[in-house]
Amino acid sequence: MLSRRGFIGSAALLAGATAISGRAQAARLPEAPSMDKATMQPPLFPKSGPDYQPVVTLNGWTLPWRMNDDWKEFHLVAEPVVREMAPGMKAHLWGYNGQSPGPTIEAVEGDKVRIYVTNKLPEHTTIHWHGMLLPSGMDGVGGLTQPHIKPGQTYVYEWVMKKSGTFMYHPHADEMVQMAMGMMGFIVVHPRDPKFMRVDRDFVFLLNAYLIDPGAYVPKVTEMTDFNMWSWNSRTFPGIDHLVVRKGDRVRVRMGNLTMTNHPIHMHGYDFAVTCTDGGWVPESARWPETSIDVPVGAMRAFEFKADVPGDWAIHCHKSHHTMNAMGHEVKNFIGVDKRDLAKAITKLVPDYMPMGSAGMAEMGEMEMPLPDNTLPMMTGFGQFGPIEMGGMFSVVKVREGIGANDYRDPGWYKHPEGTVAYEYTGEVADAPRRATKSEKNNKKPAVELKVIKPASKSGHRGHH
Ligand SMILES: [Cu+2]
Repeated sequence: MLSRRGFIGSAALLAGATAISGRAQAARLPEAPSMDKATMQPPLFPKSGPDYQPVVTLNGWTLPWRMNDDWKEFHLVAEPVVREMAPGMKAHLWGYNGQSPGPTIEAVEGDKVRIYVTNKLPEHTTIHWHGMLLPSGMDGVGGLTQPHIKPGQTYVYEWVMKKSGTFMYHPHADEMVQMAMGMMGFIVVHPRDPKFMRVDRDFVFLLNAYLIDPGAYVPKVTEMTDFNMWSWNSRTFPGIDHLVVRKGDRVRVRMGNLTMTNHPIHMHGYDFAVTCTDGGWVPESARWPETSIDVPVGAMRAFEFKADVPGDWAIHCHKSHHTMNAMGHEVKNFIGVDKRDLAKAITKLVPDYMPMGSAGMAEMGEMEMPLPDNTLPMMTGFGQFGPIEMGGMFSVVKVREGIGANDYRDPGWYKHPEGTVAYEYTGEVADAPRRATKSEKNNKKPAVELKVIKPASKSGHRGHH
């Protein structure tokens, strides 16, 4: 193919190159590495500059950088990506450098950073550096602080990392679409003093949400409330990495919320305190103990604990609909209804009726329901004692003795010391003492009111909110 460049002489080419040369253009673009895996990559330890404990990104990775004089240079490429949200389900999202979310950017307080952003999307974009203190013109608000980055263009952002802390990046251009498609990433700025707020393990993830109909691959971007995929770093349980921790380690977990609702993140087995927000470090005198941390919309929270109790500790959003995957059909509540006789009667009225959940919905955790391709079961995942009956925003903090420093490999399920697991009572149960109800006293059967609800609409409740 003949390019325009083919027609102009080398002298003209040189003149052209000179005309566009500026601070950044003089240097060759830094490499833009791409990631093809959705599993946690080892942390990137600093090779020069102040020492710090690097973060690990759940189901993610840290963007390598290069030094150019005293500038730390990164290259982000905004592009369509295919993200495996959990084994058996892939989503066609937009992200950065091969994945959604994009790679985590790590720097040190005082660093001069230069971030190249190349747009390979079909529409314009920008990147806003959430929580960052920087010159107004580097803030990344399309139309307000800069022209939009058109498809094919590369823009350069330059600033000095004024303070350490927990930040994120996302577009400030066609946000409804671009954030609903998965465009976001984490930024961690480490303190210049390696001893300040030092921890042994530092986990990061973003809370995000999608509406992807069963069998579909692309999120519906106009949805405001009724999402059905509640994810951490665009992964849902059982696809979310475990947080592997060595006994005795001081641990930090940093979360940012780019969904449209709050998420009370609850961790079992410990109490802890928020030590950092996107506004900065929380002074010790201002902290209080919690076991759930509510992460508001558009905010970041980091909490810390000393991992002194080994075990498999659940960590999850406490909104129970957020620990489930997509439901593609109407689900009615049949709790308390004995469906054995009822099912026959209903099947006459409703041929496609499937009796489900007469004793709760737990049976769905084991049941192999017929599902469309590329659709995750609503509740799934197995532990050493059986089905965990979860989906969505759920993972496990695995605190173990005897693993190496910075070893994040899955140690398997916790081996509970003898006598420390809840156990079945095997004594006499037939005549367990129980107070009689009024109807039982009168020797009548308890009254149960039955209502048959015909699943008329196929387009009913799709998700959880
Ligand atoms: Cu939630």
